[in-house]
Amino acid sequence: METTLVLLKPDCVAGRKVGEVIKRFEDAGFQIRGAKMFVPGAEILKEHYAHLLAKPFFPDLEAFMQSTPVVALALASENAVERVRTIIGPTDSKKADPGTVRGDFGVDVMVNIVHASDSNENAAIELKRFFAPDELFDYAMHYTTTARSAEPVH
Ligand code: IDP
Ligand code: MG
Repeated sequence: METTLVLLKPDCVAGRKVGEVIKRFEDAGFQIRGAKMFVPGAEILKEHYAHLLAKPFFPDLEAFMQSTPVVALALASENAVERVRTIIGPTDSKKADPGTVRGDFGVDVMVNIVHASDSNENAAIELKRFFAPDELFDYAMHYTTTARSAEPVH
């Protein structure tokens, strides 16, 4: 099993697509090992987008990423890194096929609904960046209940 890091970006949150995008991952069999909402600070964005710091669009990217809270997800499955990248499609939403998350909901190359780790090495780094150890859960995908009554609880 692998775990990968997904961020639901401000266009996803503001566009009310959080449920739809999470549904796609759940329907594809991913386990949610962690979930949280926050506005990413300047320092964390500089780290997270270090490979883009020198680009002229970096200030716009930072402003975009701070324009609403984002939702971070830790998603687990076999081959999670590669499977999530396939489900979301390529960076440029306009080049993403229909049926992919970015193809269906993204606007352009910056405004593209989701971030996802691109390698296992980066997934490990990014999970640490956005989740404390006690915010990541290992659990079986079944539940128990000790309730005995079939009557609804009022
Ligand atoms: P990825 O998100 O598909 O891994 P990266 O190249 O790592 O793509 O870029 C990170 C994010 O930076 C993209 O998802 C997008 O929001 C933004 N970005 C990347 N390239 C451009 C660009 O050429 N113009 C504007 N924004 C970009
Ligand atoms: Mg990337």
